[in-house]
Amino acid sequence: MSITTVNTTPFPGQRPGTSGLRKKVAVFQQAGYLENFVQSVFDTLGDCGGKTLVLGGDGRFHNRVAVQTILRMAAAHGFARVLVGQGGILSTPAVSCVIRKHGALGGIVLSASHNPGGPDGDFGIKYNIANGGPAPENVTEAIFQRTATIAHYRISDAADIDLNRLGPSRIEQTEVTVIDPVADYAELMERLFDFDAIRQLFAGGFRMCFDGMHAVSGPYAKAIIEGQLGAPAGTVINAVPLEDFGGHHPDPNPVNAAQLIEIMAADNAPDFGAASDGDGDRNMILGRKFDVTPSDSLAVLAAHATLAPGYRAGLKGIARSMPTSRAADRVAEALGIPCFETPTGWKFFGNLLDAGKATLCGEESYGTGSDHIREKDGLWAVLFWLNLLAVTGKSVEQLVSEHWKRFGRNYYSRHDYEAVETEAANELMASLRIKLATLKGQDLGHHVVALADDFDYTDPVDGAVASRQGIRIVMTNGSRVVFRLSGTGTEGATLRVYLERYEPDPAFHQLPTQQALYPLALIAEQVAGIADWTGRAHPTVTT
Ligand code: G16
Repeated sequence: MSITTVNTTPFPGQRPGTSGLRKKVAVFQQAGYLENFVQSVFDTLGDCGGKTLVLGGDGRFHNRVAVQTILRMAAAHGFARVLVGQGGILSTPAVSCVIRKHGALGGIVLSASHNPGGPDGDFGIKYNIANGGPAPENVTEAIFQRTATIAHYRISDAADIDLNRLGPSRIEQTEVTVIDPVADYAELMERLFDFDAIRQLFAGGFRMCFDGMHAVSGPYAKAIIEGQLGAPAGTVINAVPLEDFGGHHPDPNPVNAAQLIEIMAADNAPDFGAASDGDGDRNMILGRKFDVTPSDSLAVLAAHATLAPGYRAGLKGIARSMPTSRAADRVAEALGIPCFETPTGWKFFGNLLDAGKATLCGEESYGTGSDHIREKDGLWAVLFWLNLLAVTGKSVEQLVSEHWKRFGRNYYSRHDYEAVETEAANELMASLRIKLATLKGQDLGHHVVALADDFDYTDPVDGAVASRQGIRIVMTNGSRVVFRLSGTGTEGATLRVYLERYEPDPAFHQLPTQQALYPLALIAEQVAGIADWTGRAHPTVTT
């Protein structure tokens, strides 16, 4: 075994987006592409002697190759120890959990999350810091700056590690331990939730369907829901992680989890349905013939949090991303705790959680989590719901309808225009920005504009400023239209239009969502000229 220094030249565009560097697999397969990025991460970290690194991914195509490369580079950089998931697999929440539990310096997550996989799909890499959360912007920016000047990387020529065999081995002076991907995570879940009550629920005939979407959370759900909680075999479907996710889009929303939606819409539907995404950090919650929006899910969990053992002491605060509906704000107000509004990106929650300012966090993009780790956590949300269902004896629909009755309903939908020409998308946003100053006070047809701005965020903990994080047009009646360009796509640009209408009156709580939001969709078109700029009369995905 020996360590070689390899000369290299920078690749353009290695700037991490909303959640790490995501590109087509073919881009990552170029000689030196992954190596340059990983060396830039290690250079940013400095001396790693005596330190532990956690490594794993969602099992998508290229995962195993990338894991072996990173192990050889970590050894060349002098890490004392690397903990790697068996088979190269670790869900994103499990990486966060393992970093925290084992006092690691940080971890590398290989995932493009909900983006499709396979040789023609996407790949991604993300660095998480010692608190278990995604690196904040000052770190990702330093990594990017390094990628622009990199001249060489260091790598060991050691043979591949057997990723299937649990236990320690060695590359150079680094101990590489292959760990059970589920064990540490499962132990944490058992401390947070009332597993006895959930076991009794299943023993009483309660039926559930969890869709693993052939992605990373299948093994976790099998071990916990079927194994520890006693749900019947077959409760978890599409449970085996596949390199191409079975050709599907591992994105748990009503469009991509069509099989689960169909199961939950049948007359003999199970009591509860749930799905998670490629890397296990997102979740979708369904009742029988009933969808729960991610924004409502956050609000319902917050309102009932003390029913779960891990949250008995109550919540310190709630945080949500700006485009997420304001349902959680009403719960925070009722509980007398703060509600923080952050830019899109889980990394913005890290400081609030570390400082003890927030306990629960959530995003409209099917992400929910808490201070138990520093990532959003799909299975955690599902277990939280199971805990509530078991303890209250109510159905999903009952819990949500009662919530609306008490707090009012925030109708909510996101309209995505995918793979739009980047220049056109940028111009649409630029022209909207120019209009902002003139919108306030305008009557847009039953809606008068109370606020129109481009969202700026100042982190209340470290004062870091993130500007131009999305255009908000807020009406005097509390309804909103928000425009943003996605930071996770790999093809052209994706325009996201978020529509929200607040309806306090229970007499109007049963409208079809798109109908309830139609006037706001018209306003979005009128203000932004979406069809003209994008050439699209309709969104590609509506969730
Ligand atoms: C990532 C981020 C989330 C964000 C989502 C969508 O999720 O971690 O915070 O809400 O992307 O971001 P965008 O609207 O910029 O595409 P994931 O699950 O893809 O890692």
